[in-house]
Amino acid sequence: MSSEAKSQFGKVWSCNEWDPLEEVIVGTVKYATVPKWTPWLASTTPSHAKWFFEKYGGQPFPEEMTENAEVELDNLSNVLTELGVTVHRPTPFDFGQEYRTPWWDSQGLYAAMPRDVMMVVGDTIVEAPMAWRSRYFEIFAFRDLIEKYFEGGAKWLAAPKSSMSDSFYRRDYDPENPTIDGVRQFVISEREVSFDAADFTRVGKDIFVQKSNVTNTLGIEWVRRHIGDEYTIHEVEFGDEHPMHIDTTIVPLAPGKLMINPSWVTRDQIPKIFDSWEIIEAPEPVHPYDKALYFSSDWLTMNFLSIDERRILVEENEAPLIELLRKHGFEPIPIPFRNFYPFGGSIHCATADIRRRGELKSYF
Ligand code: ABU
Repeated sequence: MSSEAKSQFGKVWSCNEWDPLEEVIVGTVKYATVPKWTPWLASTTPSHAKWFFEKYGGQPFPEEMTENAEVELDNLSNVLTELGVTVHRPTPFDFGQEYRTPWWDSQGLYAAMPRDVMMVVGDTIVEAPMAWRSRYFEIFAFRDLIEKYFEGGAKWLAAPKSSMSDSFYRRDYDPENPTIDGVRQFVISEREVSFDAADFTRVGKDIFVQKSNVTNTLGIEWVRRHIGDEYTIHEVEFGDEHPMHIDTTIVPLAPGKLMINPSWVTRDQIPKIFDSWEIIEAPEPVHPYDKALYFSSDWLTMNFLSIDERRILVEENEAPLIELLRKHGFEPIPIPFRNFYPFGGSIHCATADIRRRGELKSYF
């Protein structure tokens, strides 16, 4: 590698969601393949979307969808570059290829959501094991980037993957009755370590995580033991009955400011540690729930990306959110991202911070 190419890969360092962003990975929907309908998909996917998986499962996403979403991802990359942020993109492979393990076979999904498969905690890249068979090999689309960061001095932890065999999933899980006797049930068992990185959100030395249909207690414990004594991992639980990824539930905006999803988070569910923080309730989403949201809730409204403590990249149609952020002193930067929504996320999901300028400290 030339020294010029090498220098495009900076130091890995990110401790929270708002320090000034200097380097980031932006996903791609190239070669994205629609997964077949499975119990783990049913655990979080809106039931109104089942037709989409029954019609297209095993095939590439419709061309118009991928083309329009990729235009928005390219635009996001350009906007970030204009803002002075170094952008890297993954190397997608043919996610339609069938692959086989000793227990099952599957196709892949996409490399659209770097936030799900990896997170940076301080100077360490943590690879998530994932919980869907279609995502088993997804990290390999990001490995050439991770290897360059490793060459540059980053620490690199890869969590053990579960077998994703039938016994890893709970056959008795019923998405229509996800809470039994007041206890939330999940489609994954506790037999093996499991988590997606997007179930964690970083606030300096304190990291918040929820159990979900992809993240279990063993997965949380694995992160707790490996990430180092400087960090405290706080397990939180809110009212989303089909949780998968915390970044539409609570979003730390800046020191002392937390955005919550008012339909899933009640004030008494917010951990006491946030007592001195200003709590800002997200406004209702603009996007209709029943339209083209195949993998997610409609709260992608909150799935934005902070450039720093003031500037936030937001989806341009989310007018009530834009107004609210302005009212609270933020400077929202609207960009088009609606065509990416059907893939299951918005701007936060489509990115993974590599470097934010700042120090590791406590905000409480
Ligand atoms: N992957 C983020 C989507 C979470 C949600 O369905 O709200």
